[in-house]
Amino acid sequence: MRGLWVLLALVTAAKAERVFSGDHVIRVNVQSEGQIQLLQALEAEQELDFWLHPVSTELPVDIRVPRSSLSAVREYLDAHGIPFTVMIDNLQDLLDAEKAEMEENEMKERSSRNFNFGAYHRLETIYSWMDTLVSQYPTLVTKELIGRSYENRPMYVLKFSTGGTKRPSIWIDTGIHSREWVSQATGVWTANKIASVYGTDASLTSLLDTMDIYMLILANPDGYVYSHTNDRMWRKTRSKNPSSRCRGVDPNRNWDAGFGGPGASRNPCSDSYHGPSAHSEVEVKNVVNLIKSHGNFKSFISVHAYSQLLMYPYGHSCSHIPHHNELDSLGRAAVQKLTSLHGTRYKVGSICKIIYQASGGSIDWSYNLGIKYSFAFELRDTGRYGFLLPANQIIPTASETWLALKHIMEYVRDHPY
Ligand code: BHK
Ligand code: ZN
Repeated sequence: MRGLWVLLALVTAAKAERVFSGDHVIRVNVQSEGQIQLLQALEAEQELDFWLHPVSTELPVDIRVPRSSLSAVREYLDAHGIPFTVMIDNLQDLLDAEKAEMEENEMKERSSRNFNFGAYHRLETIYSWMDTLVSQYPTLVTKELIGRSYENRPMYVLKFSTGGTKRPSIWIDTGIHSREWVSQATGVWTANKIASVYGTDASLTSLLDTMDIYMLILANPDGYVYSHTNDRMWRKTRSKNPSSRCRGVDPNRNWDAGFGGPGASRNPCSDSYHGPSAHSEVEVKNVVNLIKSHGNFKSFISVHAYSQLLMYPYGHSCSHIPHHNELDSLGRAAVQKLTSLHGTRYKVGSICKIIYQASGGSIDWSYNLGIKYSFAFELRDTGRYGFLLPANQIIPTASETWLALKHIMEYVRDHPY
């Protein structure tokens, strides 16, 4: 009997959700190269969760500091004369509010049988909403299984097509990093938008008369579920690493483009662990297989959060790509549209220039494959809430992003290659 209780306690402990009571998110507005190096040393020696990494004096450094490390981190920063501000003073408060809001919304959705695009949802809810969308727009939208995740969850793409076979196509993925929830939520809103304006929006209608759009809304399903049930801050896949107790690979370091180079970690416990080999993650492999077997993608867009950036290749190298000027001006024009809606400001540039060198990223791979119009978005915000963007910003975020996406898609339609 006693053994049973112990077992039960262990099982409960294993399932318990991670808490972040008293955790701070602090921001350092980096002043000098020296400060960057000191922060890099801090990142290397302590197991802190850097939401924004120390790389340049252009961008702030955001660090989630567990309550147990607060005094040590404060001493370190004070000792080196590095000022910081507290962006979030108790992360758990935000998580509790987010969860309460989600649960309240789930009750409302159950009684009204309506899907609220301004709310965060669990994987099952998003998957069943996909079926609703397909049944609402059966001649435009299909749901295709592209494979299964490490934990055997189905991975679905929504395909928007008015006919033809392997027409020139646009790829949009959201949620490759599971904790960036506004990304998946923007994916859901965008899919609904595409379906609902087809036939009324002349431009999108003409686009879909000659091209297809593919959307992978839950690019990292296992991570997404884990970020709901166990650890809201989970970023990676959930695969087991044979040599380590730490799980998961960074799916945006796992692509065959400078794989294993600078800006990726060989430590399985790191949030930017590149994995044992390129495309080791089945979630990545499923996308690679679809893109390659299709063979006619003209644009590949990957949506992350946060920082408000629109980026193009490369990340694995800091040299200019052949289409640097074209992608830069296209990016700037797209961002101008985005800003026109709510005044949200974005920066535009190559990954390496604008954030940091990062190898094994998806858009480097797609670009090298010949998909010229490869872009990555970092959605809202600039760090007030970071990964915990309140749900009341989902629709404003998705609506403004739509203007940029539409601009890119129209440009791709009008510039066949
Ligand atoms: C985005 C796209 C390609 C390469 C790097 C990035 C930055 C992204 C990352 O992979 O480290 C930052 C991030 O997750 C926050 O969305
Ligand atoms: Zn990301």
